[in-house]
Amino acid sequence: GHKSCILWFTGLSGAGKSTLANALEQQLFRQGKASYILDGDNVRHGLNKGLGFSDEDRKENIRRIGEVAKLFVDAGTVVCTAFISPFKEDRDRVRELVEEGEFIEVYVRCSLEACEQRDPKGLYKKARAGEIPSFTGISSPYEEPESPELIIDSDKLSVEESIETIITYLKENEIL
Ligand code: GGZ
Repeated sequence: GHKSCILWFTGLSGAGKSTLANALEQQLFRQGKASYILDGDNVRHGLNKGLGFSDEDRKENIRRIGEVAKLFVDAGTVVCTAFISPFKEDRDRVRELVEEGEFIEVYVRCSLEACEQRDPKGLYKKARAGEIPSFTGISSPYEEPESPELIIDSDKLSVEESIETIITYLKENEIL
C-alpha cells in the first residue's frame, strides 16, 4: 500500500506506548516504509514546552500533536504518536482531523497495578507520595478508548507479538 496514517498509541504511563512505537518504527523501516515517532521526548521539550499536566494543558498538548500528526499524513508519512492522551474527547477530535481510516487508535492496555509495579522512572511512587500532582491513574483520570482499532494487552503479549498484530492490521488495511 501507499497510504499513510496516524498510529495513535494511548494508555497509562508505563504501559509500553513508546516501546511499541519504537519497535514498530524499526519493523516498518525494514519493510521499506518510512515512519516518524512523536513522543514526549521530541514534543514536550520543544513545540509543547511550557505545557504541564492540568486537564487544559493535556488537551492543548494533544490538540497540537494532532495537528502535527496531520501534517505528517499530508506529507505521506506514517506517524506513530506515544502520548497518554487520557481524554476521549481529545482523541476523537484528532480522529476528525484526518480522513476515515487514517486514524488508527491503538489502546496499549495494561492494568494500573502492572504499570505501577514496573514504574521504570519511579513516577508512580512519587505520585503516591503526593509529590506529583494530577498523575494519570492516581490523581487524574484515564478514559479508556471505547472502540479503538486495536487493543494491545501489553501485560500479556511480548513486544514481537504486539508488533505482529499491528503489522497484520496495516496489511489488512492496505497501508503496508
Ligand atoms: C502523567 C506524567 C505526569 C503526570 C510527568 N501525569 O512515563 P513517562 O513519564 O515517560 O510518560 C509520562 C509523560 C506523559 O506525558 P504525555 O504528554 O504523554 O501526557 S498527556 O497525553 O496526558 O498530555 C510521564 C510524565 O510525562 N509525566 N507528569 N502528572 N504523566
